[in-house]
Amino acid sequence: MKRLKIGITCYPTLGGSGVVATELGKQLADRGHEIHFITHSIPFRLGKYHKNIYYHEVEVNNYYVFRYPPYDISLASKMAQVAQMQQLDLLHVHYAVPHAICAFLAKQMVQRELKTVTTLHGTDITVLAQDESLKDMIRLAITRSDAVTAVSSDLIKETRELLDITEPIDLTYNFVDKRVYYPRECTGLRRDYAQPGEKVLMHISNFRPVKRVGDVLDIFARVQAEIPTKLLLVGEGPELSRTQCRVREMGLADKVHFLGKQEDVAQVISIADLMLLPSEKESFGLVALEAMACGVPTIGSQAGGIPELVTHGETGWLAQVGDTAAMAEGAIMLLRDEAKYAAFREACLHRARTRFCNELITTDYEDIYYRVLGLT
Ligand code: GMT
Repeated sequence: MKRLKIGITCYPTLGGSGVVATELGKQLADRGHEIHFITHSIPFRLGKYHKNIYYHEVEVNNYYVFRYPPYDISLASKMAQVAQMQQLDLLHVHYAVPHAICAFLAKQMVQRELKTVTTLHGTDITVLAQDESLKDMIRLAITRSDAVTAVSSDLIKETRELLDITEPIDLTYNFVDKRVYYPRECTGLRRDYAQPGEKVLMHISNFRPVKRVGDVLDIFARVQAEIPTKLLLVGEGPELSRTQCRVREMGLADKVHFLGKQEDVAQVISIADLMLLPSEKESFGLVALEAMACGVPTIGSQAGGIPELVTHGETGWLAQVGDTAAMAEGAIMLLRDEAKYAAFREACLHRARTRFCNELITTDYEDIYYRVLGLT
């Protein structure tokens, strides 16, 4: 098949959407495609030098009359410039706002055919499409994309309902690279946080209210009352200080460790026995997939796309949002039953490798590119 020249735009410094976009770029580059990241800074997961990957920085004009420097216009113009100069076949943008709108603008600017693919990740629809000042713009960007993908069926459903969209939306789940996400040897590291015989629960997030970190503490309090357990909290965000205070108030300070932001997520996850994800809203829940690939079952909520990723009773245990008693019960049941835990762990590894692996999902995206380019 033809090697493609693809421009990728995403939020390069935070979030699962940026992680997935960057990893996809790396996978595509490994397959020989030429990848041009068009972003305001180097994507944080890009790491070392990669053959076939180029980076184009978007510079914003800060002229003194601007109260709000026009990033969107600079981005659209950079997209058009790169598309023209590098003869891109298509632009793949992650997160509708403003990236899909910028891609639409860029398309009008170039003097050659340029296809656009938009991937919806979550709050670009579930939160922003509820804002009347953005809704019509998001609908326009989506309907004018040559292909639209979403990371769960639940997100597709919500997009259709909220924006009244009838055009096809491809379901393309997120993925993890199995060469990076696998159960790592971590006996020494685990000893830094837990005594032999103690279990380890973990939560990783950006500590925003939607993650319900209070529920994480509640689940942990219930579990540790029954089984010797430690809780590791990884990441930073607006709810972090409140969480630290709450841990002290609950008298759990000696049982909870705050690890802050971590680079080697697979290594950190491998310390855990269970991942906690009791989110209010989650179109996919990338961290649950990262945990699954490391053999760690997730205890969480049934919000959004989580049930499509975590199979209740097989690779994790899910309950209604806020039902921390049921989530704790599932955790206790798993931690007490060694045989069941081992079966869940095996099921996690198998599901991550077969349904959410890098090769499979990269091929899904490639097929979409060839389709929009009329190359199938
Ligand atoms: O909107 C956000 O919360 C950030 C966004 C992101 O950029 O990471 O998260 C969304 O996209 C992720 C990657 O597809 C999904 O794993 C998250 O579930 C989704 N967040 C929400 O739906 C709240």
